Amino acid sequence: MADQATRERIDRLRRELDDHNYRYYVLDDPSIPDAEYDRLLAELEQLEREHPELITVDSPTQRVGAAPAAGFETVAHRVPMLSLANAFEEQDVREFDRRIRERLDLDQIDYAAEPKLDGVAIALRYERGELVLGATRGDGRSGENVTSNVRTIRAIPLKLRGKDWPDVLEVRGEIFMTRSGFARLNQRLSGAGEKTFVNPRNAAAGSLRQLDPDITATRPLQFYCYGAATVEGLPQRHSDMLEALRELGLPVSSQVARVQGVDGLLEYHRTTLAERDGLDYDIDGVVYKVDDLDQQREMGFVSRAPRWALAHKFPAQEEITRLLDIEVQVGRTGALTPVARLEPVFVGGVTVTNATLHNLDEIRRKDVRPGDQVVVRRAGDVIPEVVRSIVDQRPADSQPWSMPDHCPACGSAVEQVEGEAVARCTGGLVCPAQRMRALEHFAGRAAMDIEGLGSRLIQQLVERDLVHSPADLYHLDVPTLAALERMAEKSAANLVQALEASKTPGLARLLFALGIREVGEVTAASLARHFGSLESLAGASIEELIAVPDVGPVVAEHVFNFFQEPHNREVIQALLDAGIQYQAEPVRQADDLPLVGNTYVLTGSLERRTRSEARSALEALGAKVASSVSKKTTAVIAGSDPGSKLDKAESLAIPVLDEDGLDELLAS
Ligand code: I6G
Repeated sequence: MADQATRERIDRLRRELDDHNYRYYVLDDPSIPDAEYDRLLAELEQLEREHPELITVDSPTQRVGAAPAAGFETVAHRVPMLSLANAFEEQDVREFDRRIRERLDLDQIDYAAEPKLDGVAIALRYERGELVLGATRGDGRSGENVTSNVRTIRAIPLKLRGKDWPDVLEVRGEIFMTRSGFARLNQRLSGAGEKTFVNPRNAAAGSLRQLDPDITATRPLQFYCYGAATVEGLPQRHSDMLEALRELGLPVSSQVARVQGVDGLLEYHRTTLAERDGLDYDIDGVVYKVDDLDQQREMGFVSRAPRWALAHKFPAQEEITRLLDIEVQVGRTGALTPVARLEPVFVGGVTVTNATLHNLDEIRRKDVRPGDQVVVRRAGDVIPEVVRSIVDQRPADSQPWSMPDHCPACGSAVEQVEGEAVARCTGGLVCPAQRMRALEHFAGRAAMDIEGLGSRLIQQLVERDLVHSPADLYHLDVPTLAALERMAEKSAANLVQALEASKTPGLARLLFALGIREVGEVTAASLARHFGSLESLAGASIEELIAVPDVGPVVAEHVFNFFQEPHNREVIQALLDAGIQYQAEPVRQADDLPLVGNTYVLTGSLERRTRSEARSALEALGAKVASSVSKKTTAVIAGSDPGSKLDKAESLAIPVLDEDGLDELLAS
């Protein structure tokens, strides 16, 4: 049994170590050298070894030691992790500010601005002040549980400071690696003959996703917090909230600033850009947020991004390389896209060998020719782009490039419709490239969801003439599949089973899978709901199609033409003959939709869908979705952290539904 003095010493060491961490990571103001910190930690470790009954999960010694994992489990985010809209030009920022001023009916907006770190997004949950979960963004709805690894990062407190924390606090931030830490790590890895990382971002991501937390613990990872998903008990201004999070022991960038109006935003962008090269970490832009949280709620979300925030990117890094050739790729609908083949060049942190050139107009406008020296940019740090040619270094015999007259995949004529930038192969499904793309689309997740039918396999099936149309897929047998490259008996049998399992899709999925031009998932769902069966959709006139919510004249024409084409009708018949039995939808004309005449208002964050998904789903059932509550509102649908709309609903005695209530509505 430990005596009182030992207990007190252990307590004191823990408090001191936590304080030093706080000073080091949060205040950026260490008061002792690293060696002294290490000495205190060693003393605590020794005492805990002698008195293991006194070890607590939040002791500074407990950052390492978890067993290696076999994989990361998936965790659902209670509040989705959104993405940010991007701006590259000043004009985009002016538009952003104008939209907000107009919507909020204010002359000037207060914003919080901060650098956008180039790292890995992370969600951290604290319950009763203790770190209980660290999860990656994943697809925004669910991510990977990396708690054991997150616990090894000293910048992340295992326990919040003070006593004044909310019962549950979920914060969001970025795990990153400093440039100096990255250089040291790479030196160490190459010294040990191990593979090095290409940039600090990859190093941070790779280190966070180590299955063995002891390895993560050796990596110089840092963390900055940029927001909270749950704001209960926190100040109602974003900048004050960050300050409160800092006081709870969470590191927040010292470059967060409160600025006024669009001029303040642009000035912040200019000064941060000027400071960029002097920082010890990579930033790829700055982020602006409406500072007042009530105003944020009022602005809401569009798609997966908040309307009240904007990432203003810095100019992407550019490099010069040689354009070896321009090749043409054939898409699902025959669209031909010229692609630049480049001498490999390292730009924006990755090696680039291909870049899209979009279309012939773009090539002419940029006057890009094979053999040219070109400036390559990773725009928005994602899609590599050829910016321009260096014309004065051009070889004397250089020739402008032109679109081929015949499709490189099937030899059919290429046509360019007047007024359209896109050239198309006229080969239809005779063209193996179009067939491949169409089959990839057909098999995709949101379409027939045929597990195990990937691009490589489709390529073999098309090249060996085993599959011409989607219906042929359903006649494949195990011996045929097992004879293909990289296929064994077992995977062949699994694929046949997956094909069998895909035979009963909903009508909407089947429609989407058919790949009708301009018919995405939402339009396919509207068409399915409106017509109920393939037969009645196939017989619809353009006028009848335009009557469907979400369908305009262009889409209507594509749908109409699709069903007029005898080949398409044959493919559909062949699918039905092969055993496809789609699940028909109950027919609903626009004015017979179940929620016609009802008006809903959405507020707060929903767990199972974004607000805009909820809006689309309600509208597809005939409801109106309004942005403010009035006596005409049928009901308010409130997620977590609802805004003032909920108070208004209560004062007007308007019914309030939670997400379960919304589920019931949508099932009607
Ligand atoms: O990905 C992000 C980086 C930085 C963010 C972000 C941020 O603020 C400084 N803020 C939000 C609201 C989101 N993503 C969704």
